[in-house]
Amino acid sequence: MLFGRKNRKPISIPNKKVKEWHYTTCNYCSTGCSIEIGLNEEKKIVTTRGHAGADVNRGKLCIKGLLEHELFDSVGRGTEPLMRDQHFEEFKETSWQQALDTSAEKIKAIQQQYGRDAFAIVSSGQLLTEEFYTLGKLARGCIGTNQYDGNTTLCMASAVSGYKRSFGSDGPPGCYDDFEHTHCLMAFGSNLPEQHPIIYWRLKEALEKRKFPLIVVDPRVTMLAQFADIHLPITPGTDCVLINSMMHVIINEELQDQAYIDAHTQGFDDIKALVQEYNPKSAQHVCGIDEDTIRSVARLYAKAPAAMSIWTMGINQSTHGSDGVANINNLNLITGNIGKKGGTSLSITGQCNAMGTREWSSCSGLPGYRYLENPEDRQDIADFWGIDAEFFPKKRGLQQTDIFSAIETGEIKGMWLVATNPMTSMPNTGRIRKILEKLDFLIVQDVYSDVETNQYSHVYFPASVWSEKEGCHTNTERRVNLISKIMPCYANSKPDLWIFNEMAKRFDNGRQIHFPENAEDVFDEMKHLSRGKNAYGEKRTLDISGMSYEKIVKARGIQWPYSQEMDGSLQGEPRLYTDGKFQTANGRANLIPVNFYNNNEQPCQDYPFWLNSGRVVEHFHTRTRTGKIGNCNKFSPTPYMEMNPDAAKALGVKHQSYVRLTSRRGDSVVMVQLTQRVPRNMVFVPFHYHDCVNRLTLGLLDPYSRQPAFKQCSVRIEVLDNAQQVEAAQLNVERREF
Ligand SMILES: Nc1nc2c(c(=O)[nH]1)N[C@H]1C(S)=C(S)[C@@H](COP(=O)(O)OP(=O)(O)OC[C@H]3O[C@@H](n4cnc5c(=O)[nH]c(N)nc54)[C@H](O)[C@@H]3O)O[C@H]1N2
Ligand SMILES: Nc1nc2c(c(=O)[nH]1)N[C@H]1C(S)=C(S)[C@@H](COP(=O)(O)OP(=O)(O)OC[C@H]3O[C@@H](n4cnc5c(=O)[nH]c(N)nc54)[C@H](O)[C@@H]3O)O[C@H]1N2
Ligand code: SF4
Ligand SMILES: [Mo]
Repeated sequence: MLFGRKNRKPISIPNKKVKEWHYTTCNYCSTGCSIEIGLNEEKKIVTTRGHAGADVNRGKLCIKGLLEHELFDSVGRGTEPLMRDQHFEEFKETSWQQALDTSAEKIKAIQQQYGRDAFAIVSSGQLLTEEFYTLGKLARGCIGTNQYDGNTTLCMASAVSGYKRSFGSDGPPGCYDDFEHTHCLMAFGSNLPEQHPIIYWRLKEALEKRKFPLIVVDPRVTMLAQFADIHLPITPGTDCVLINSMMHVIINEELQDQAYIDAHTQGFDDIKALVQEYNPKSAQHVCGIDEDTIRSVARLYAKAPAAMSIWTMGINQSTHGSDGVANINNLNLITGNIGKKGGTSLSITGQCNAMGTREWSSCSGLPGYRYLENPEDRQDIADFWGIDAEFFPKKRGLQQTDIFSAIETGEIKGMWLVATNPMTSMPNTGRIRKILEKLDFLIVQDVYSDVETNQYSHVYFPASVWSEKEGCHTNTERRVNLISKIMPCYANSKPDLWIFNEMAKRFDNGRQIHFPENAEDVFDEMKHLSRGKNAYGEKRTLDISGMSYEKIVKARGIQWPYSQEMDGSLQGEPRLYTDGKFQTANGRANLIPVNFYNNNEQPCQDYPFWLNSGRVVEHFHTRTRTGKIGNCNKFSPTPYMEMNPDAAKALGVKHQSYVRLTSRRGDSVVMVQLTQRVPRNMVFVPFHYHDCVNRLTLGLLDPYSRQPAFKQCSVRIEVLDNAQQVEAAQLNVERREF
């Protein structure tokens, strides 16, 4: 058969016979694309398209959004609540009433015997904001456990922690429009073309109108690095050294914005003293970027009339994650690049509603960026919900990664997992398996009953997905957008909001607190709580009080802050801190000296390769969804790794052969893709596959954010040369075939 254009038929776009289009928002990544779902005459869903009138995506979608309509009836969807006494026993279908009654009784029994905090709840960045707020009410106000967190600890925790340390509050200060105004963009560990394709398209549009330097810091030659003017292939985990060294150059050459520093920051002298130790001459040997390049990049950044930084998991998933974020903020503060057009510190968020959970879930405190540690915040919420403020803990409890350790040590006996799949997504699968086996009681609430973690549950709640329900998401640029209910709930699945409301009825405080049934009524509660001043007497940045579902759809998404006073226009504030006032006691931003400690597992004689992990464009996370959509899955149905051809030659490894990877934690079989994208001493494995890269990862934790360093550990490679060994690999492939 001949390949190539010559013998191809021209592409024809089939007429899907769409009768009506319905507005909604994409449910995968945090870009926040507006989507229209097309229904035919029989009201059957036939297609999706990007909304041309939406500022975020202007009609565009990536492959995941384009095929998203196929997920509603994909294989593995949960149809009925399930129960069993022991893991691995056959599940039996049950009624919602029975499943909820049993779960509530078990939670109460565990709490009575071992204390309120012996039951943990771990959620996600993939629910609707109204659902997050309601789960927070249930967890903090009714069940009353302090061991309540989300998978955002694997994802955005370092950004949250870094923002809070620098600016006194969470919340990305910039927006996509900053691309149109910047004169220099530095991207740290962020591969936009694959992970946020439509944000990348916005960046490319801006670059085509007006050229400015794009600098990419990533140990791999990612797709973004290929399009960059300067690629800095950094030694894994050493971004802080590079940034300190850049600040060394900037300060020693007096290129900083002293007026901005004097007016709006504190701690400059400490930074100035610290960065003296990071002369590019010595720093180059640690971060792997040569002295001259460090100097020229530092000058380029500081001299640009407006410069911006973006970052994603290459920074957050590190033992220096929170410090990395604080240091990017330092760089932008000393160059006067916060709160101005094209000058910002913009964390590119991950999951579709990673922002919604940070804002409203109460995981890290109380709703609306309130703190458990603050007595007024506790009183505020207790009064609004109608309970005693003493019911709340006075300090935040454990984060997801520490919750799992507390199960290991026997302090936590029961858990409820909502929209997250730790069996595949957490580091060191072998350890996670043992931890989940240890639980007396586990509830899994997920759209799919075949999600790996469900092997360990006692009760399974089938949840409805995406446009089977209604509510909001907040995207990377603080834009609140609406998911509309377009489809009926699949089988006997229920919206997460309904499940939380039903559970609340089974707890004493749940009968006291009002739990609205309707998502828009929940949104009204959040609007109310977003008004007014914070603990320092400053106006709340997270103000959504002017919004309504109707206005959100009309505007195709509104950015916060959007207060009642802004009612006239449909435009929220695109940027935060434009007046140089931060959410700290004296209104100044903190400059935080960041020292570098080399504490990662490094390649050595026994394990000579860096193991790096991340994502590819066609898959989303643990493939519960994209693994079942044929046109996504076909691009990479097999666990594989990127390996450098020179390193492969030295070991006798062939392209598309199978190899065994071994770390100090475990092993895994992957297919080899030879590519120059990775250096000779590194392999890269997408984390989408079960029993694959996370069998190997170590996941040392960041001291502030408790986020795992998924991207740094070491492995060795063994050639597999018999059929039996390859068969083991094939088994992994077949798991997801249909
Ligand atoms: N297609 C697709 N898109 C997604 C997702 C998905 O699963 N699939 N997930 C969403 C979510 S939740 C998230 S969090 C984002 C993640 O989005 P990204 O962070 O852009 O994606 P990753 O591939 O995890 O990691 C990005 C890069 O970090 C680099 N890196 C590794 N170590 C270092 C280091 O020490 N320093 C630096 N500077 N870089 C390093 C890696 O080489 C990798 O290229 O994507 C979102 N979008
Ligand atoms: N090695 C390595 N590991 C990583 C990473 C990495 O880069 N490298 N990245 C980390 C990051 S950044 C992230 S965000 C995590 C993601 O880790 P997870 O959150 O565990 O991964 P997902 O596959 O997104 O799991 C979400 C689950 O929610 C379900 N779901 C979707 N929508 C709904 C809904 O509306 N209701 C309910 N109840 N369920 C729903 C999906 O079916 C799915 O099973 O993985 C982390 N793990
Ligand atoms: S870029 Fe993100 S939000 Fe947009 S269509 Fe793709 S997955 Fe959805
Ligand atoms: Mo993430």
